Amino acid sequence: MPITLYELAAADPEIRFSPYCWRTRFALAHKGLSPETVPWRFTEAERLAFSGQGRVPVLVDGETVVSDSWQIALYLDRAYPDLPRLLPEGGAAHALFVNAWADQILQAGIARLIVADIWQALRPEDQPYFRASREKLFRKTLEAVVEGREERVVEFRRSLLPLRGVLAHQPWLGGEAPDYADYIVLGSFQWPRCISRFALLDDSDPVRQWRDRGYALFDGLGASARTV
Ligand SMILES: N[C@@H](CCC(=O)N[C@@H](CS)C(=O)NCC(=O)O)C(=O)O
Repeated sequence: MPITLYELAAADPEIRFSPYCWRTRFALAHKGLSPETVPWRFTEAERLAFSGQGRVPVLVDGETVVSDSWQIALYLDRAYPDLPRLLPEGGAAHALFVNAWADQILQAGIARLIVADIWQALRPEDQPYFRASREKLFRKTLEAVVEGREERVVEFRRSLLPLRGVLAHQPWLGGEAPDYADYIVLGSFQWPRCISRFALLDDSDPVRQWRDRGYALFDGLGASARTV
């Protein structure tokens, strides 16, 4: 039975831009599994009722339904122990730190640079929900959030120093080969790449070079994604 993955889509259903869904897409590819993907929009929480919550990614594998990208990664290693591991035996604790850093620091920094671009790319019927929920979160308009981004991006790039530091020692966050830690952060960068034209990374940045190597994996899974 095929694996089904519910993914966040823009107005163009081929634009899949959720950082969390990308983590799962890379994770499945690492395992050599190709899911059937189903586009899902912000105002369709009821379509996910079967999963007991309202966010994507949601993975359906036979009788098993798993939501939350981290839980999905753990599930895939548990359910498919003979396929290449996503998290090294005993190494999940370190990747959990990377997960929390990506969710709370890296993606918060990216959101402050591109959140208005997301609104632009949504279907008109999804825009009011997105604007209202995000403006409540930021306590200002989406346009005010991204104001001054050409200057502020310098500070964002500086915040990637720990990532640059690790990549100076090893080609991947996973060491000699990519693992789920790489897919977490690649997912974070795939989000702005798919939904915004804002240049987040400098061409000469080693983070950019690692990112592009990551997008070339699995026959260019990341590189070939539809973008705005
Ligand atoms: N911790 C969850 C976060 C999932 C999440 O927040 N997904 C977003 C899409 S990027 C979502 O479904 N948002 C629905 C909403 O904002 O209403 C994970 O790692 O999967």
